[in-house]
Amino acid sequence: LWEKCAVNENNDKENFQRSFVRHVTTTLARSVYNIDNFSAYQATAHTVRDQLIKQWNETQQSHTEADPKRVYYLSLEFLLGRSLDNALLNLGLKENFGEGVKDLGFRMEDVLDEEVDAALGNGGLGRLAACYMDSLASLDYPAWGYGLRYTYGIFQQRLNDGYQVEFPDYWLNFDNPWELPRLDVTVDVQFGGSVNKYTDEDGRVRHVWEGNDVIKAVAYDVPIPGYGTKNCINIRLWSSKPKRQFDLGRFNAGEYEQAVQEQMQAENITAVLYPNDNHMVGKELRLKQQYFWVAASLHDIVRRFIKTGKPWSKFPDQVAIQLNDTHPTLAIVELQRILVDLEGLKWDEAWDIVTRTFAFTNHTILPEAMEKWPVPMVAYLLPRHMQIIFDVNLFFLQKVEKLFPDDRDLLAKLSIIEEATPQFVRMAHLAIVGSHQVNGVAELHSNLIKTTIFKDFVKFYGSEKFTNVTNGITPRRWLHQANPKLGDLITEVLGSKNWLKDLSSLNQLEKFADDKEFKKQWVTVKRSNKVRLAEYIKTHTGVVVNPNALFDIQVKRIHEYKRQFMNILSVIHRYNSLKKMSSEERCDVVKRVIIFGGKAAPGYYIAKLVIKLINSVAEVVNKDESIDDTLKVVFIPDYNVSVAEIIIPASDISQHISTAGTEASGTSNMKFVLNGGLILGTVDGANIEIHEEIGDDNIFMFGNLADQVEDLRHAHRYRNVPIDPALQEVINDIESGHFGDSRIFSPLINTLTIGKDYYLISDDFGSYLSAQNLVDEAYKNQDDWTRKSILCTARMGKFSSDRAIKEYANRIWNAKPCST
Ligand code: DL6
Repeated sequence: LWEKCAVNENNDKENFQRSFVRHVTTTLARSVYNIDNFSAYQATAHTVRDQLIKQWNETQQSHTEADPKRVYYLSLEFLLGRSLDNALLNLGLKENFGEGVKDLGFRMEDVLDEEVDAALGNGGLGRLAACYMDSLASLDYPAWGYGLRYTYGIFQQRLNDGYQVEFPDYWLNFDNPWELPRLDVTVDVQFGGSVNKYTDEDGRVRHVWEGNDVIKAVAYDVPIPGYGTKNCINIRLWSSKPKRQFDLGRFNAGEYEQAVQEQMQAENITAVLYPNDNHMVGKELRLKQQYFWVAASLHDIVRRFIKTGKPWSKFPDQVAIQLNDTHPTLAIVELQRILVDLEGLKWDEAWDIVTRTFAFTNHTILPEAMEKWPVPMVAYLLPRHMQIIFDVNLFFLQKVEKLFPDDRDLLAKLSIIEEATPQFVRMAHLAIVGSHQVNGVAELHSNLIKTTIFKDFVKFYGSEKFTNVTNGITPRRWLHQANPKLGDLITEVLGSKNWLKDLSSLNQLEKFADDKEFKKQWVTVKRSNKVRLAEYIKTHTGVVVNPNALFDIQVKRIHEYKRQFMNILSVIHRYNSLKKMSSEERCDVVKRVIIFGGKAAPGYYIAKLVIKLINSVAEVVNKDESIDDTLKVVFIPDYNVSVAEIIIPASDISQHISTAGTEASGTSNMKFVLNGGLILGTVDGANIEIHEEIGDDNIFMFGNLADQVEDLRHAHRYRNVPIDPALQEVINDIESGHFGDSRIFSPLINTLTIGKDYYLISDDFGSYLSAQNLVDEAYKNQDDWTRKSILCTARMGKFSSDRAIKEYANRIWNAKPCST
């Protein structure tokens, strides 16, 4: 009967329409005569969701039967963006459903545009997690993501008088069809309280932690469909709920506010994503988020393992847990606690299991991003964990001492505990000690961690523990979905969609780099993407830009190390040069539209001033008719994943200009180049490997190298290094009030003059301007530019997240695909 009832409707147009109408009338309780684009989106999304759930169920069932080694990706951020288009493409439904929607009187573009972004992340780290989930699903890995279901994602950015203003991102305002609430899957997570000791029947001293505050974690599952496979994996996001809704005693006593206080405090835990990128915030609530999340996730992972009936010694053969940066490091301690305190394993046996289970990815070497928690805070919230951390540290340092008997200095440097007042727990140290592999995210970065922040660990462990997995991006979202016209052109000329599963096959495009007809089509696609972006810019900023101009784009979080400041300073330099030219001279100039986008952390004063400066410069430049439309400056507000999908395909050049050694990898650099945009970049992060792949002729690199940075900083600190003269002119111009009240910008200018120019803008300014000139020259030869653009796309095979995931699976997780 069960099988008979499980009718498998095919996904043709008519069935889609039947389902659409059913969802309009039943799920949405609307009349078919009264539906707008948003309802059409909801009905389409629910129809796709039905399909997703089927595949998801089948996948979970087949994994339960096969019981393969599972991969668990613990990430505090998943920046998924929109889901409908991605699901339609991955499930192969776009054509039939598109026609079905059209016949019902809607345009698919409008329907897709109704979806709000799931923006549960800050930037690169969270988006990487999303790309990795897409690849894990597409490559048939039995994988799970674990994260938090924040009620508020990354804030919405608006501009007021050129300043960033933050608004809450209440993304769950309407029903979210992309999650399955699993109200039956809950975990009690405790905090605080005390630890009691007892002696068990074997005479061993055992510990029991009795928390004094218990919060319920409720699971919400987000299905992630693979492309061209039935595999549909799961991201489990936890939401915090009170253990009891109401304090009845207080309610009956008339203390209504206090009666719900407990509930409000519990829900606070997953209320909001911390909006900092590459910056640690030491708030107690953040630590609570971290433990709440890892405790619930580990409970779930362990429960799944226990159900198989296998012995604990098999745990690392069945479970690989990847720590996405140090945020989930408490999971190491939690697993040790479960094994020793709850399951009764001996310490060493447990620790062996733990260290064979975990691997850790480092995503930054910036000192301000290194997580460390005050010991008193950890001890108060998680008393048993603090004891375990001290023990882990003791046993670790004993081993260090054995190998380096007289090196007390080394012990202090390696210690998980920083000796200060108060003491701190260094999370990166704990993550290294508790993992079997540590990886950086691009070659340069992985080398730098071995020679800088973790060099003392290399002394102890040897360098084999440290490895590199260069980041990657999913070609499904970042070409197929974001740039459908280019995707179709590539599919047509290569004769199949195989490139979506094997990005290296794009190299067959090389032979068309000199094909006149193909180049014409390539240019047509780029131009239509530029027109699309120009329309978006007009709608969202009011600025009219010329799609024939060179589109020069820098979109990413606003950060001093990413040097948007240097970019806008060079824009002022360009503007001043243009003003000095005669109109005949200006006729020869390549017209540029310089586009910025990105959010600054709400408390990051200098970054917010950079946004203000960009907008002040834009205000002056865009109004100035004397420069004959040769320059426009735009700041696109509220940069997010779906805006990126419009911006990236439209670039001629994009800028990735961090101070050498500061950007661990970058992933937008990969997205731009994959879409045939050239890059202007420093010798940093993945720019270096992109350069290696695409060749000298197709990239503009400049600036000092990572190994020069220390000396340059030293010189700024101790000598009076003169400022680059071109830069000085620009500073003078700002100080003259040309871009509004110069006092506003003093703190920003001071970072260059009295602040020792930590990010070396002055040192790189000259070579930056020269590289900009090379870009202009190259763009004048449109035919050759197109050739470069094609070669860029053709040579980006390496940067697929599929390649990265296979590296993790083979070299770190020892996990195999398991098809459904
Ligand atoms: O690995 C993903 C991404 C890199 O591409 C960026 O270069 C890097 O800045 C970013 N790192 C972080 C670190 N945050 N923390 N913690 O976001 O990771």
